Amino acid sequence: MEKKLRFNSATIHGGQAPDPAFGAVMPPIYQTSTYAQSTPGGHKGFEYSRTHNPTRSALEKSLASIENGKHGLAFASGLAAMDAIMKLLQPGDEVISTNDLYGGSYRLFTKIFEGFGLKFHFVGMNEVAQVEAAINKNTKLIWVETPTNPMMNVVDISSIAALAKQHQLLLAVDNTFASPYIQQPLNLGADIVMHSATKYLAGHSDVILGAIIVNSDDLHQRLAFIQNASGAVPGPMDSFLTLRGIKTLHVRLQRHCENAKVVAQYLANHSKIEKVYWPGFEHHPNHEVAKKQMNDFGGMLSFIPKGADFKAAIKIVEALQLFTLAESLGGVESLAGHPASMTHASIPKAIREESGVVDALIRLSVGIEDAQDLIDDLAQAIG
Ligand code: P1T
Repeated sequence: MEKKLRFNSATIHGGQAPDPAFGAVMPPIYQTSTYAQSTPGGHKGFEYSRTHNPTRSALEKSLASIENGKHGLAFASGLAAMDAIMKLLQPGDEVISTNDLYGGSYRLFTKIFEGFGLKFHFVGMNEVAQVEAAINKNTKLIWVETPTNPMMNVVDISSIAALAKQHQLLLAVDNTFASPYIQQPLNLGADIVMHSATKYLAGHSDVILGAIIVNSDDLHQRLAFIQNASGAVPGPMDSFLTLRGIKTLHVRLQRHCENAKVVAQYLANHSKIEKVYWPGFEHHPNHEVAKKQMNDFGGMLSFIPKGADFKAAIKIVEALQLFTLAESLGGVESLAGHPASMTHASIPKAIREESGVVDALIRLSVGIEDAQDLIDDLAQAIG
């Protein structure tokens, strides 16, 4: 029985051992599509790289280890991982999802899976009662994103998990914004954890990759079947880069959280800023839940400049020099985004504004540079 590692060791060693061939300390990049067989079916556990690849297998073990789960599965992107989870369902099944979530997730649900007969209910999840009210006999899955992208709402995973158990529903949590350094949804009662590993897990803005982690053998078997049958798998090079990223997850996240706190406080005290969304503030509506389920408050925040409209927000993000104006988040470098025209443009304006994604909203992924340089950049851009 392998000794259970603490988180800061699991990121480096979890599910990994020197490669049996030559003792390579890092799992080699097995850049191969297929494997020699001595007789049909006579192979060493690997027959075709859509099904299994040793570099991907090493990553999948690492993913399971850092989320304290039994099984990990890697996909070609975060959305490919979500696509696989939705394929657990059948036409007529219904899903209850957070109403504030990544625009691409909303697009996958409404533009792809509604066409295959699934029905989605988007609800605010501040109160468990709001979720319970949306449950009916066809409900099969609750989809939680927390903290939410980009409004930084925090959903109480344990309470939703209790509700899901009571009604025999699956609970899936998109843990992209927090990362397992900050919260481990399986420990809080979730059935499925999903990541855009493109973000904090890989951590260097050089990979697109998705992850699923589960405890149930049955769920693992069904998702592994979908992974192979649908085929949205990552290649060995991207699996390797993600493995390498995970090794420094805990050190990077510590600095992301420290810097985000400094930036959040700077913006909150700025006379030209109207509102800052960051769960570390005591006045954040979900601060108590955040303190309960998160080890820290993460590297993401959003804000609204005073009196700003679409144009004024664009002017600020264009003026930033150290923050790069770009989609994505979770890399070592700081990024700024304008959700209404970028990451959340696929959500109809009326619907996105209902959850607070107004034209003036700016989102920051606070990197691990010197915090003072980040403040200086914001100061000159805000003016
Ligand atoms: O980009 P991809 O690896 O497919 O992951 C999709 C995804 C899923 N869930 C969350 C919470 C996400 O933030 C994302 C991707 N998000 C961005 C690209 C972004 O800039 O918000």
